Amino acid sequence: MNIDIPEQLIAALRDARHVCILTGAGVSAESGVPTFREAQDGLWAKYRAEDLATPEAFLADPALIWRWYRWRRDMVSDAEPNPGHYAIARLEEILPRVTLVTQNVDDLHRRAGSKDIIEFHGNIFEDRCFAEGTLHVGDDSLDVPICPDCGANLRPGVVWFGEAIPEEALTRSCKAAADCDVFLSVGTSSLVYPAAGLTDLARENDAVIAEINPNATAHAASFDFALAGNSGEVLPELVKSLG
Ligand code: BV8
Repeated sequence: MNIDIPEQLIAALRDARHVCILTGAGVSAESGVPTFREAQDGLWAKYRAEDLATPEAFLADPALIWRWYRWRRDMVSDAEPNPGHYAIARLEEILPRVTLVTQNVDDLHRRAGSKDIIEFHGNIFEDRCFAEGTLHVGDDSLDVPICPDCGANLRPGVVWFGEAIPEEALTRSCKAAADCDVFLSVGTSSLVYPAAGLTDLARENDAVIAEINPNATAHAASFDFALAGNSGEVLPELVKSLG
């Protein structure tokens, strides 16, 4: 599939002092990980992801939520990074400075070799105390693992709807979006905040902003470039174009 990367975008990337990349579920789609928008299948078909990924749902039925996250852990453990993940790791090597902010909790960027990843919505493989937020290694034989320090339930180390973004992740991401020369929004519907607000920060600071998504998002018109394609095809092409 021939993908044209606009010359101006390549030039902007070549001249860039700092590039900020925001990724969403779409960057893992070609690894077989369903996006959030896609209806869940099998057991979970009757649930909307947004309804399960909440502290309220966990309080109501922690065992159910643990079964969901363990199903997703197995799914992403079996998945492999795709050429889109590897291309981003390569950009980190060839460009002077790249800040990678991901909304994905699937650990695939790290497995593809990306170094400095801001996990804006946490990591699905972490276990944290529901009361204190402290990191622990839960006992997977239990329906609901327990905090060894205070006896509260452990919960997956992800950010649920209605919960604040971890302070350091939020501060570093906002700084990067406000400082970058080029901002790439890859595989995200740009509907979930405050992550989607990072693009506005970059725009306000006159960064060149580009979207990579096979389906133009609601914000596509406000981007300098909207590359309509799969990230697993467009990003390797972009790396090639940088020579
Ligand atoms: C908070 C972890 C307050 C859990 C996730 C302002 C306006 C409106 C609403 C709000 C607002 N501010 C806050 C809200 C509420 C809410 C929100 O944004 N709701 C939305 C639904 C309207 N935000 C929150 O609740 C946030 N917290 O505001 O707290 C607060 C503040 C201080 C103190 C206390 C409280 C927290 C949000 C984080 C929730 N957690 N994930 C888990 O994973 O289980 S969000 C989760 O959904 C993902 O992490 C991701 O962020 C989001 C899904 O979005 P995408 O990644 O974009 O994926 P999606 O499926 O939508 O789209 C995929 C895209 O890929 C599509 O466009 C598709 O075309 C494209 N694609 C497909 N294939 C490919 C592809 N692209 C490229 N290549 C391909 N091959």
